[in-house]
Amino acid sequence: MERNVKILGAPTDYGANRRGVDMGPSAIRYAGLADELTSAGVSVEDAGDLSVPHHATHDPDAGSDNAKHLHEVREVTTTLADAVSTALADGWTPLALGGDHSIAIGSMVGSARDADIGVVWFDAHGDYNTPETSPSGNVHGMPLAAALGVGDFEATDWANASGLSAENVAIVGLRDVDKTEAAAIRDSDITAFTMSDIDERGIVEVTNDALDVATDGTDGVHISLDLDWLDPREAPGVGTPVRGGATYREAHEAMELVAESGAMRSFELVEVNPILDQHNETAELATELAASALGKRIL
Ligand code: 5AB
Ligand code: MN
Ligand code: MN
Ligand code: MN
Repeated sequence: MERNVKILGAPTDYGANRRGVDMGPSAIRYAGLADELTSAGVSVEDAGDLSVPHHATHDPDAGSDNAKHLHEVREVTTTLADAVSTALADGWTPLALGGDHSIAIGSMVGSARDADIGVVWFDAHGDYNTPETSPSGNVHGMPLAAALGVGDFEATDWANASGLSAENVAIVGLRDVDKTEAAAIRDSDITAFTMSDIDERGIVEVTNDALDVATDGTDGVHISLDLDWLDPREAPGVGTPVRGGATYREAHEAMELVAESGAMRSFELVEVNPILDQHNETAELATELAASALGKRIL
């Protein structure tokens, strides 16, 4: 399938607990994203970075301890949602570069504006907290709940992804979930695969099951890749590393299965933190995995 990929940088860290992920788009570009994707056989246009409110000028009273910087998150995600839906309407596959994982709200809202979508969420974390349940108040732990309109997010129009429902959401790689968050995931219609599922059944079966969930009755799938899905040995440059993650080969295999499915509608790479990285290796890994997800083959 012929693919044209539009890169949309979202250099924000308003949803995270530590500074630095706002430099993710630069690091990923510097690691050679455009060349990697070209070698995957897709044509690429880099739309540059979206404008993000500056830390020095943002309103410190906007948001609350329960949902920090929510006004800034709203501003960035709304801009991204518009960019994603415009790119899709023009025939592009949007690839958002985070930035922290709060940007996924924008990706999903934009991707689901004119279509029914599914989501495969590769992450150590559930990202299904709400302002009421979050232990940190960091919105990067809430994007799935936001897009699905759960809890406090039910009343927000900007955060709800209209064409997305929980039955079409699959999380892959869970190993660090908060107590109330875990209960909420169990009570929801989300399908969640832990690292133990991957240990027991293998990455191929688990990824294919996740893709089945996300493609069932939908027009396409949003692929959200939080680099902390990988083991910190492979991806040290992330804000919330958790031991026991996906290996290098498992991650490539999963992305190759994404490519084979042909179902990708929109895509994002998030949580790369160059300040915590070693020689930009996490950003390089992100570019490699993006190429695999977009069809790069060895032979
Ligand atoms: B990430 C935690 N569950 O809500 C919270 O990196 C961590 O986008 C969230 O997956 C990690 O603060 C968010 C403790
Ligand atoms: Mn995440
Ligand atoms: Mn995570
Ligand atoms: Mn993180």
